[in-house]
Amino acid sequence: MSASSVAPGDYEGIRKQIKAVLKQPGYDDGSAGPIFVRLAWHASGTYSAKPGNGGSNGAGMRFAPESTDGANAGLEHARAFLEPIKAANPWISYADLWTLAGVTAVEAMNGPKVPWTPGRTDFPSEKEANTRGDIENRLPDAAQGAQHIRDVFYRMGFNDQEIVALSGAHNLGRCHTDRSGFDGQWVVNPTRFSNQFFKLLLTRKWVPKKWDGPFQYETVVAGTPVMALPTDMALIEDPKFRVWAEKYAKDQKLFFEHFAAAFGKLIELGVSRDGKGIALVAGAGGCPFAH
Ligand code: DDH
Repeated sequence: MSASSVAPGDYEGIRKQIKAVLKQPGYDDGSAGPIFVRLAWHASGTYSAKPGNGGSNGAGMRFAPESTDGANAGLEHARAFLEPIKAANPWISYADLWTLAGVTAVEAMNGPKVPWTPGRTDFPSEKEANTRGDIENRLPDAAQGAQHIRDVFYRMGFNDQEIVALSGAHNLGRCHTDRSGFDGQWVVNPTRFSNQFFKLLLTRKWVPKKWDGPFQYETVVAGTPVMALPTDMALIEDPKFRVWAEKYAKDQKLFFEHFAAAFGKLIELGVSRDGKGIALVAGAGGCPFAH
């Protein structure tokens, strides 16, 4: 389906266009939803409170080194699904489009409404993107444990409760051997947002997967094989994380509330708007350091 143009500033119109491309027969589980969520997360998760760089503003993932970072393998599919919308609506920045796609997908897959504000701008080219400083190797490594998760998310300014809430996004989508090396989905229905991820982590008997690939856990739920990453398991092994995993397994409403707040915060990291609501980046039509 080709995208259509809507009036500049009509973000509801853009949401409709995003919903229209969610259905992708022949791709994964038939939905671009999970990979849109991951795109918004990886675009934002490069943020570091000190020195105060990275984040969704600028849409740096269009350029190396972000585009070629192994952690972002596969996200080119998400960007390609959204490209017709951008082509038909050049007025929206990639940075706004990618984050809006993530929140629209969460909601369309039965999840909560996540707060979203426009105003992000795009780096005009790789040269400006690389004025940000070194933002490589900032996304989490699934083979590690609780200390690593804290190092990554505390750097962005999140606390333990927010970390566990955000990690509940693994209720969506799957791992691909040709992207991360890991394999499989976390829950029975990977295109429907819920708290099943936490329920399964806490109630199932998980065993190491016997294969040549990276270490991961597996179990079978009603005939469907599901998986967990070492970092997922850390959410129930670490006593402080576990408190929240247990609360979210019991109370989906609480999980959704906390997820919406934390995801809303994630996509705002490093987005500093001027009086007109515009978050200028280097080269985007003004001096980014003037405010
Ligand atoms: Fe994740 N994630 N993620 N994740 N993630 C993967 C897939 C998806 C980690 C590793 C992986 C978050 C946190 C972590 C989503 C959302 C979020 C894959 C598989 C790996 C590996 C990639 C592939 O092979 O295609 C690690 C480690 C962490 C961590 O926190 C320690 C967070 C915070 C989110 C979020 O959205 C808030 C989603 C969605 C997917 C499924 C993508 C897909 O294509 O399907």
